[in-house]
Amino acid sequence: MAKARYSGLALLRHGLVGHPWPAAWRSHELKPSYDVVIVGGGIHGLATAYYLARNHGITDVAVLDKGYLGGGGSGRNTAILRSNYLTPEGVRFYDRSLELYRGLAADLNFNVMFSRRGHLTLAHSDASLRTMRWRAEVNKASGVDSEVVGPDDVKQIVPHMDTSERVRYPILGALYHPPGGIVRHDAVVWGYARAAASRGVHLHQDTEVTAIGVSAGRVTGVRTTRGDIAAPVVINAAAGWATLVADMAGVRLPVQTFPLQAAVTEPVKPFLRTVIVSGTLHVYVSQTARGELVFGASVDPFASYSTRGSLEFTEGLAGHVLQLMPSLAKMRLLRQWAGLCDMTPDFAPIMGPTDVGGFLVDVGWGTYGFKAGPVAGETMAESVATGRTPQLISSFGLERFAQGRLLGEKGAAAVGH
Ligand code: PYC
Repeated sequence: MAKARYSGLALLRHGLVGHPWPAAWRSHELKPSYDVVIVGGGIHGLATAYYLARNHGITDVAVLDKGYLGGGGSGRNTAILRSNYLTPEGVRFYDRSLELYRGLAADLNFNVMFSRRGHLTLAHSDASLRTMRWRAEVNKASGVDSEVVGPDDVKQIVPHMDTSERVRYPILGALYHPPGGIVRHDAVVWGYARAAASRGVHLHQDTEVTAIGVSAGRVTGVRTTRGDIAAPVVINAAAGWATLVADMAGVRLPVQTFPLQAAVTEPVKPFLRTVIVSGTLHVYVSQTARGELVFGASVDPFASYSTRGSLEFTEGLAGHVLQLMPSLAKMRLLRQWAGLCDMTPDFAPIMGPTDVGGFLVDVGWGTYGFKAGPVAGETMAESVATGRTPQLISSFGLERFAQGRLLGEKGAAAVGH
């Protein structure tokens, strides 16, 4: 399907002529077979489909989602981008993602509203200041711009921040990461979906996978609520539901699913350019281009598939935010929601082949999944096309848990989980 090119001129032409824009992608009948089936129509599944088509010419691809595209974690995250991780493997990986994000609007011909804002992770104790120094050194060694700054610098970067010593948890310093920022998460989903569909990928919404066929140790296809599909390659990109999908293929994953809650305020005039994170206060905040403040916290303290918000979350959040920026006391929350996080023991993802031939996983993203979408798609596509695991994800294999080679990315979590 040829896609309309989005441009200022096209906008003017459509405005003058009044024709509706063509649909960004269209629905298809389910084919009885595809070369590749991707389970999960979020950023990871869609990006994988896009790079399979764009980088490797593999277009006989179906993306299946039990709901609507981007209705899971891709539409529920707080859209923060950064590459200031703790392990060299993590830093390199997320930095490639940030690089892809920077060029994504031009690549997809879709305005994803990437906004470089700078990212501050506050330290309220000597121990967290030490971790920030460690992260800054690991970041710099990989060419990633991060440095530890003091409370006066924090005040200069965010004048609304209470950097006094009167508060319960005074700010002792922060890890400042200028390349960090935000992006419009729905636009990323729609941009990848549209670009993948225009290259021949079939996007099937409301199509739930109910079983995965395996014969002689190889995947043979999937059963869905709309019919069976034969496929030599099936990729599990189901995020919060990853273990349920893997179970269908007889693959056990060291993953537990926890809800992560978030909330957004009414819009106000722009006053907060930087993304702010406080691990001690379990909160992160950024201001969107529309002026709303977007907040998130730690994952809920129990495993569950619930995507409902709770009053405990809102109460805790409000107290913690006001400790950082007391001048927000009069702001009103508009909405709250939850997404699902597929947490691994080492806070690093699980990517690549499994013991079932042709059944690959792109799971275990925990609270980092949105940031990784582009690079996960790029590397998963390369894995499928070449049959080899790219260097960038070679440490993220499922076998590391049996071999005791865990990665230890927990120290880079935005907040304590
Ligand atoms: O790791 O920066 C992060 C993050 C923010 C929200 C969820 N995770």
